[in-house]
Amino acid sequence: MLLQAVLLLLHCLASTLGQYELCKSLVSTDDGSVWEHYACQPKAASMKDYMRIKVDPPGITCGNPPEKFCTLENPYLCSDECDASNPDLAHPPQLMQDRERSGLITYWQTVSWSRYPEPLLANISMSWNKSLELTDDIQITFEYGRPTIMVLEKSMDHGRSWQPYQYYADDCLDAFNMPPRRVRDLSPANITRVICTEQYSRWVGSKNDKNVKFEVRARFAVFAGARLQNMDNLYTRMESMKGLRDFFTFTNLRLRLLKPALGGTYVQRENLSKYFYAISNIEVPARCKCNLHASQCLLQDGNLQCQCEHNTTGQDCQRCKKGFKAKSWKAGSYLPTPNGSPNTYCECYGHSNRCSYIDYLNIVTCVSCKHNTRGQNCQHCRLGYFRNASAELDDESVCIECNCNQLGSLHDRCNGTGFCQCKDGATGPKCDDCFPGYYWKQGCYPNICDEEMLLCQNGGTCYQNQKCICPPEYKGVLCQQSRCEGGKDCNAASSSHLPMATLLLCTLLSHLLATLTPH
Ligand SMILES: *[C@@H]1O[C@H](CO)[C@@H](O)[C@H](O)[C@H]1NC(C)=O
Ligand SMILES: *[C@@H]1O[C@H](CO)[C@@H](O)[C@H](O)[C@H]1NC(C)=O
Ligand SMILES: *[C@@H]1O[C@H](CO)[C@@H](O)[C@H](O)[C@H]1NC(C)=O
Ligand SMILES: *[C@@H]1O[C@H](CO)[C@@H](O)[C@H](O)[C@H]1NC(C)=O
Ligand SMILES: *[C@@H]1O[C@H](CO)[C@@H](O)[C@H](O)[C@H]1NC(C)=O
Ligand SMILES: *[C@@H]1O[C@H](CO)[C@@H](O)[C@H](O)[C@H]1NC(C)=O
Ligand SMILES: *[C@@H]1O[C@H](CO)[C@@H](O)[C@H](O)[C@H]1NC(C)=O
Ligand SMILES: [Ca+2]
Repeated sequence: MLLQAVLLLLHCLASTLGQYELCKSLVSTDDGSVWEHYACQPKAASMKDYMRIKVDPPGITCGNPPEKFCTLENPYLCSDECDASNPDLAHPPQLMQDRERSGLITYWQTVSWSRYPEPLLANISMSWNKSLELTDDIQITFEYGRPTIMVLEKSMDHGRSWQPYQYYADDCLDAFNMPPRRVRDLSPANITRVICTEQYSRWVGSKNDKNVKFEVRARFAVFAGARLQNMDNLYTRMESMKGLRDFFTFTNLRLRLLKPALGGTYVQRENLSKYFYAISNIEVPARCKCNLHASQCLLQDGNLQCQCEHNTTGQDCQRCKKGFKAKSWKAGSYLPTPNGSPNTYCECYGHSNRCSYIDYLNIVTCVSCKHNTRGQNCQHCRLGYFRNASAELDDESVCIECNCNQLGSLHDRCNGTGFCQCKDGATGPKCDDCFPGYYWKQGCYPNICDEEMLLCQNGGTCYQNQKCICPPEYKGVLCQQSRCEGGKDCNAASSSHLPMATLLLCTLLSHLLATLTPH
């Protein structure tokens, strides 16, 4: 009774929790309770807590030697001092990811642009040693003005290769030779386009607009609606649209700061202490990428690690567990909605590399099944083939040709054990044999003569059950008829040596045969 209640509760939980939060649940069926498996993913988290941060070049962080800074709003206000050796006045990189107690803003700060006109460049590299998927906007907070020019880059392979993610400039054409765009100008077809935006670089003369964003929410909204109310549609696109899921995936981010805020159009050479970068926070809302095989992602030995289910393993659940190697690994799928599919039994059994989502049926189906298979999961044999009982479903020789004898069978198809459907008189698994009483000649035909019932008469011999070969004086199917009947061509010898009784029998038989032999 208690168990039943627990099961019911679990089932209720499965249906009321957010999407894809459970990897499996016990459901009761007529055969008792069984585990049902679903696609699952960890909750979104604030990934700044786990990021390793590194700034370049060495010596870019202020305070060594100590330096005084002015502000853009008021160049006469130069009270801000940076001193790396004094914890109260130091601005080290970790202040970009700390949890600030309310009211106390802490920030990383660079040296000032004292070497103008040489550019003031800085790189901030963020690494997680883990594939992550963005779930909301990346937000970088600049305390003393947002940079005039910067680039956000990402890597999906732990920093081996990098690609631009978004360009930011007060003048995109001038800085990057790109037309300025906003995410809201993007259509579903070009949502993964890398754009240059002027939205976050213009000097607005106030410290209120401190944030630079990489817009994730607005991109989701293109598919899910303004309030992200239709997430099913987004997840459907994630599966079907090439490159969409990868667009939000990364292991590393890099911010290349190329020109600080100016507070106006020109750099004032006489006072360069007001030009620098200062970042108080980098917010990276994301979730561990676990290929839809884990609902938890935990810190283990200093690294994030998916807690893999569905008999998968690896940092991203990207492999089959030991002992489950026979099945090829596959990522889970958001489809069909709402629970997705864990794909543990390799969806197409290795007979197809491609799946397609059929919208109106809400199913995922394999495309172009090979090895003579067919079906939603390439789990059946094509017509004209049958299942090889000694082969696994993912074996290339899982389907064997029926090989029905074309003449003996009704069609090319066979049943599950390879038996063909035979025409009348034919038999054998492939219909290449005849039943007793039939002979084979491009198919099975009823015997004309044989050694038992249909004996050839008058010394005739039965040729392959197909016909009697009669002596010259006789004719008829069973040589039962004398050629001299009716008087013509008759020679006395032949008629005289037939006894009366035989003649009578012949006549009788021929009557009998006339009713028996098919035409
Ligand atoms: C910048 O200008 C302010 C006000 O004129 C002055 O107090 C400060 O010393 C100047 N800084 C430098 C580095 O020249
Ligand atoms: C920032 O990283 C890029 C790419 O590796 C490199 O070309 C550039 O020199 C770096 N800039 C700084 C200031 O270290
Ligand atoms: C990155 O993660 C992998 C897998 O958890 C681990 O083996 C490796 O040591 C980690 N690398 C670093 C630099 O922490
Ligand atoms: C994206 O597509 C829309 C509509 O087709 C078009 O108006 C817009 O200019 C495109 N944006 C980019 C960056 O190509
Ligand atoms: C994982 O393996 C166990 C043990 O063989 C099995 O009972 C379970 O059903 C498997 N789970 C999935 C999702 O395949
Ligand atoms: C059936 O499968 C087994 C195991 O893969 C294979 O050795 C055998 O050749 C297959 N039979 C046919 C007729 O293909
Ligand atoms: C296929 O047909 C044969 C002959 O009728 C029969 O013995 C066999 O059980 C059938 N197999 C299946 C799977 O229906
Ligand atoms: Ca901070």
